[in-house]
Amino acid sequence: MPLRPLFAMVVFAAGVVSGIAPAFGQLTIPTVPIGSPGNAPDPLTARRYGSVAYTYNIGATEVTNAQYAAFLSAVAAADPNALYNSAMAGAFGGITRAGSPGSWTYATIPGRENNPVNYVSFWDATRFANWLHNGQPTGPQNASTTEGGAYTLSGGTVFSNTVTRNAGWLWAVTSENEWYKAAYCQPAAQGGDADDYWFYPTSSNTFSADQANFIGGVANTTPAGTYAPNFAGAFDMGGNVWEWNETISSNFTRRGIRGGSFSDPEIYLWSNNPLAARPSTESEAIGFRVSSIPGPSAAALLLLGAAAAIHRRRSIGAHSSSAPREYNEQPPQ
Ligand SMILES: [Ca+2]
Ligand SMILES: [Ca+2]
Ligand SMILES: [Ca+2]
Repeated sequence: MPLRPLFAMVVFAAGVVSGIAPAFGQLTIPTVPIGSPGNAPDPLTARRYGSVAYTYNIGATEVTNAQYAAFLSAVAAADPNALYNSAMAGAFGGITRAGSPGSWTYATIPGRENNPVNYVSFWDATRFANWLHNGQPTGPQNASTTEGGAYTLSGGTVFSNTVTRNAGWLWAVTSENEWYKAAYCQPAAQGGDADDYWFYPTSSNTFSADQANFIGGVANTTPAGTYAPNFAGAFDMGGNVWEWNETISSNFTRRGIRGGSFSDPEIYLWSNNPLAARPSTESEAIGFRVSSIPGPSAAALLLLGAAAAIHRRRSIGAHSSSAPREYNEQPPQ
């Protein structure tokens, strides 16, 4: 069953967005806290995934159409980086665009506000995170809105797919370990599996069809709150849409995705089944989730930035030579 208080928060955010036009308020991104810094990684994955050195928050839901539409309204009157994809107005999407270049306006499709945004590349996701990091500014896409902040998207680092999270980040696209820990970790002492990790992101070692939106369901995305949250309080970590993560693989040609989608079978909910896709991929089946640093002070930020940098080096070093299975860009059946 959906958690009503959280769902109410999501609806509130959508209400803010529908008020759009001249000035909408700060968007609220509901998050859940992930504690136990320095936890052990999951033995099932040869201790490769699940350890995070710092305390963080993770989006309670996949980034929604309402949240992404607010972002577009703020920074995409002109859209030189193609943050909008016209497929978002289609049957699997949830955002329409009107007007002309330089004065584009955006709206959510009624009833789709709390469905996950899709047709977003890894780069769209990093720009959304930058926008949150920068305090949700309004204006053209530049270093102080979308191109700088948590990620510096200049100097060829997008083309080379070498962009990593900057120290001092406040919001980011989830790292694979941040995502994995929120999806699968439940300490045994808190009622979890004996090794602190479940096999499914539904806080279970078995799976039933009523636990997530995967293939065989409604064959489309579903609103946040349709399925029960997991132990962390996060919705749809299994299914609905795949979620980008920062992991670079396959000789710098791919980024990680996790959790499967409404058009994929149950095996993609497995903890030991990471995939990767070209970062420019824009699919009805791929969205993303953000993470943030809780209540940062300047001093704490410095420490966290250092921890994040260490974490990033370990993470990239561990994964850069790997070749996770390839995302197959097929339309849903
Ligand atoms: Ca795009
Ligand atoms: Ca286990
Ligand atoms: Ca998902």
